[in-house]
Order: sequence, then structure tokens, then C-alpha cells
Amino acid sequence: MSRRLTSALASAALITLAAALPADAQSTATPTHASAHASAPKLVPVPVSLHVTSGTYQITAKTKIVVPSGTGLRAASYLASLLRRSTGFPLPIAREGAGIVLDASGGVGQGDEGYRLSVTSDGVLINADTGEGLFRGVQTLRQLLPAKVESHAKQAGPWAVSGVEIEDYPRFAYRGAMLDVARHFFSVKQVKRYIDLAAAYKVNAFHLHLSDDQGWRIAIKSWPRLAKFGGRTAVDGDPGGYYTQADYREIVKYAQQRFITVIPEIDTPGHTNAALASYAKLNCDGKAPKPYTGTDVGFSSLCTGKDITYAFLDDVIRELAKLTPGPYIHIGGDEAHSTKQKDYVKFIGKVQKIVHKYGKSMMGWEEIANAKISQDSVAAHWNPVTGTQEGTEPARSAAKQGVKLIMAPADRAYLDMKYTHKTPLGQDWAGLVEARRAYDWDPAKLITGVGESDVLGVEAPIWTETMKTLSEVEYMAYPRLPGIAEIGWSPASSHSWRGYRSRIAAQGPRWVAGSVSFYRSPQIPF
Ligand code: TNX
Repeated sequence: MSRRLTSALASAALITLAAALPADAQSTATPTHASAHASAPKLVPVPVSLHVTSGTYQITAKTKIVVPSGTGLRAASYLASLLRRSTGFPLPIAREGAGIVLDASGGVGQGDEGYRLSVTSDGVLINADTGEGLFRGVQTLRQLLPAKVESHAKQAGPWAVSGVEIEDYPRFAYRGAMLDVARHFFSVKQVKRYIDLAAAYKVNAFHLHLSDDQGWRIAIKSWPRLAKFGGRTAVDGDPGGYYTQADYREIVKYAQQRFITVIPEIDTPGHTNAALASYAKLNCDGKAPKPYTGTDVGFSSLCTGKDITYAFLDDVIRELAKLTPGPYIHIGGDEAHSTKQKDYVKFIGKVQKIVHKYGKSMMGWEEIANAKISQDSVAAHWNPVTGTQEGTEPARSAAKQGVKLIMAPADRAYLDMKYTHKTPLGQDWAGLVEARRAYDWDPAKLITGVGESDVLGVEAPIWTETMKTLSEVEYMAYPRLPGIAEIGWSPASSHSWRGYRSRIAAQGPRWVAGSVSFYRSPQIPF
């Protein structure tokens, strides 16, 4: 992902240039945002530029998906399976001819994720410099089709795509979704569905919170009791579970096919009761605590003074790094209230060394920036920002150290916060987060001293203390997750609640067709 990140960062710089232009010059650069035209297709995230043109293309039983080079195959097979399922058409993938053409021969010049899409009566053409760019373009094409395209069963046509010229690329390199599989466990099948739903909104990182006080969810061969014993529990005494290494590989591969990087998190030094309960020797007093099924935070800590702690982490990180093609290992680092600050700072330094030893960069929650960390590390800002900028020290410390930030403020981006006081699931410690609150903020303007170039991107975490089924998770994630994804992808100049509100409303019928459970926010005209 690092090359991709660099080029996406370069395109972010282009956007910054565009934003520096006077307002009317800017409007020529991005003349027709979808929000401005009633007839414009309603896309989330809104593309950089969109022109409605005349002509309509019909997908029929004779339509082919044309991929002039092998680079486009991943995007083509994704599109083919999606369209075959709902249209019932054969949609063969061909090397040449007309139809839906996915061309990765380059010339777009907007980073790895950039693409151009044009629809005329003769066909659909998606151009990109990479297979990844084609894949993002395919997600846009999907939203140009009738909502019933999301159905898992065959539907009657017509399958019309109306004329459009789109040019598009992301504002930020990182647009993440995080799923907590530790508080409640979710099967490989459920995880795949969550990944798939996020891919539709151009999310490109999937962060798996694999361990916490209540459960350890990944098999580590050198420490088998972590999963076998530590994986048994979940919040409220609900059934636990864990992924075998083969399961994890399957998730990684599934994400890869969608150009999504998996980031595994082993939370340390706090949030570690499941590990401490599995191995007595990891505890300072040599005594294993009981498994924990409550929802308190901040009571557990690895024994930072013991050598075995680092031998343990070396084994875990080595095994995880081997299974993970992406550039990051997430080491948690949040809410280590039971670790003394001086021990915490030393601990983070040591863990960062282990992560580097296995060829990866360290990602962590923002507290890791209270330690001196290297510039390839990434810190995720999560503490809610009050009007007074209180609690923003770690994020500012990251920026000062040249460490990039992911913005995931709990009072905007936490998908486990209740929408209203009536929401049956979720928590409210960071306040209520209705659809508008989740969308209406700018990651580069949240914290004084943390600007556009300090921000790698955004992330929407979902913590599952109160959620046991995937449909509950979906209800909390939709419509908020697409809002966060749009903030990460679309140019700052396109940000408008009014425009977004009508575009996100148009996603409702798509979720209905795809049986996605979602919250019908009264703020959105669904
Ligand atoms: C805080 S945010 C946590 C999680 C909880 C979440 C609940 C963060 C890095 N830690 O352990 O699950 O709040 O909203």
C-alpha cells in the first residue's frame, strides 16, 4: 500500500492546489457537482467532477465486459458477479470489443485510485492507471445503475445507465472501517459482508480489532491458549470464537480482491485481560486473572517490566506480520490506565522496534504519540474534541513529530454511539451522533495544529459491546459509514450537508435491495 499511499497523497496535494484557487476558478475546475443538479446521478462519495451528457447505455443479455489487459481482471470479475446476480445476463469477460470497457492503460494521472468514467449510448468506459482505480470506478458505475442492481436475486430490466462524464480521485489516502470482533465475535462470512458493504463507498482499509479484555480472536501458533482459552469468552457471557490463520488469510484475500488493506490490531498494553487470563506467566504476579465478560475499560495491563512480555509480543507480531500483506500492524495503545506513564512510553518504543523488525509500520490509537515514535508510524485520533480543544494533545504531539494521523473522533466517527436517546443499541459516552453530525465535519479543521498534510485519512470504528448480530452492526453503520467514507474521499470544496442529504437518501433503496439493515434517520429524506 505504501506506493499507493504516496500517489494518493500526491493527488491530495493536487486537491489542495485546487482549493487554493479563487472560488469561481474552482467552480470551473469542478463545474457540476451532483448535488447542484436534480438530474445528476446521486453518488456517494460525490466525485471530483461530474457532467451529465446525453445518451443512455442499456445493459442487455448481449453486453460484454471488456478488459484489454490483465490488470483490469479483478475489477471486471467483481463487476461481472454483481451484474450477473441481479440481471441474470451472462456478461462474459472479453479481451476486446465494445460494451463495458475497463481500461488500465493509464493516462489518468490522478494516483492509484483515480479513474475516469464515461457513459454514452455506445457503452461505458472506465479508464485508470491501475486495477485499483478501475475497481473504484466500478463502484461508481454500480451507483449509476438502478437500485435493484443490489438485489441478490434476478430482477427484471431495463438496465439503463444515463450519459455522464466523471473524473475522480480521493482527497485522503486512507479511508478505513474498523470492526471490533473481540467484544462480540463475528464469523468470516459476516466479516466478508461488512467488507463488501464498505467497498461500495470506496473504503480502502479494514481494521480488525482482534483482541481485548473480553476475547482473543486470532490463532497464534506459538501461544495456542490465546485463541483456545482466551477466545472462548465475549461480553455478557455470549459465545466467543476465533479465526484460524487460514480464516484470517481468507479475510485478507477477500479484502484484497476489493483493493482493501487489512490492518490487524492486537491491543496493548491495556485491553489485555484475555491474554493475561490465558497465560499466568504474562502477569507481574504470575497469577492469571479470571476471564472477563463485562464492559469496563482500563483495568488490565501487560507486565511492561518482564522480558517475557516482549518475547510474547515478538511471537505474536511475527506471526501476524507473516499473514498480513499490508504495511501496518496496529498495536492498540489506548486507555492504558493501569500502566504507569513512564512504563507506557518505554513499552511503545519497544513494541515499535518489534513491528519494524518484521518489516511493518506501527499503527496505534492516539496515545502512542505521547511516546517518541518514528514518522512511519500512524496514530488514530479518537478522543472527542470539545469546543475547547481539550484532549487533543496526543494528536498535536503526533503532528509535531511528523507522524500522520487518522481522524476517528468518537463524537463524529464512532458507529457505536447512539443516533438519538431512543436508539436501542450503542453507547452515548461521546454524545449522540445523528447522521448529520457524523458527516458535517472536516478532518483537516478539527484540531488546531493538525492540518491537511498531517492527515492520512479517516476511520469509522464500530465497537460491539452492545451488538451481537451483523444486522445490528449494519443498523449502526448505515447511513453513518458512507458519510465518513465521503469525507475521506471527496474534495473539501464539495462538502455540503444539503447536497449529501439528498445523495445519501438515494442509497436507501439500494440498501433495501441488498437487505442491508439501516437507520432511517429523520434528517434524511429516505
Ligand atoms: C473506547 S476508543 C474504546 C473502546 C470502547 C469504546 C466504546 C478506544 C480506542 N477505546 O475500548 O469499546 O470506547 O465506545
